[in-house]
Amino acid sequence: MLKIYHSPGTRGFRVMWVCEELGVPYEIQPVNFSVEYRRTAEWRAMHPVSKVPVMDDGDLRMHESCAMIQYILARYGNGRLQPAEGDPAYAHFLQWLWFSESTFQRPLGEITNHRREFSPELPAVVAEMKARATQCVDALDEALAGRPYLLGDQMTAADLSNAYVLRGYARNVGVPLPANVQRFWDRMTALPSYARVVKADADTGARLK
Ligand SMILES: N[C@@H](CCC(=O)N[C@@H](CS)C(=O)NCC(=O)O)C(=O)O
Repeated sequence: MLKIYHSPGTRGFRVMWVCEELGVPYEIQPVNFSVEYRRTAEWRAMHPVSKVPVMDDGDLRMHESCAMIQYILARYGNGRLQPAEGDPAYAHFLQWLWFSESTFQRPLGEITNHRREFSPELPAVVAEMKARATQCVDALDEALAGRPYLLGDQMTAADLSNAYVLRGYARNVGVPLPANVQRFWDRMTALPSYARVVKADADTGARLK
């Protein structure tokens, strides 16, 4: 069974959501997210730069949440949550999947990192990161015009992964979402798999107390 080393609210959420949507069994190993713990030799042996998540599949160990998603789809997806690999839509699927991490998540993660390292925070830095994240929300809004999901009528893991980042956007930026993104958010959070992963995430937090 897949084992996901996860701290509540962090990027393991998107991996768990894909598992929930596919019905792929997984167990969660809660990870203490404190800098002190993540910098221990124990955790550095698990993750090369002391972050979360980490995932095991038997003897295989991975870091990088979107790479985990691609692996899970290829190994256990049976063609679900992604277009067929030879289809040109597959290129767009990869693009939006990686957009979620490399472009959209990045400024939001930097707000968290900045606030942890700088007290008081530098407002101009935070404002710049918020503006970068909002540019990504606007890009999603354009891509979702007239279509329920990023690739059209088929929901893919790219939708799940970007919807996960919208949680962080709401928390860190908190401005109203543009109309297409709001509809998308409502659609994605109405999925039963979303309620299950929210619960799994909260249970992880409870186990760390
Ligand atoms: N690209 C990596 C990013 C991992 C990452 O930055 N994880 C955050 C939590 S969501 C973290 O561990 N941050 C702590 C830090 O950067 O010090 C992935 O997608 O797995």
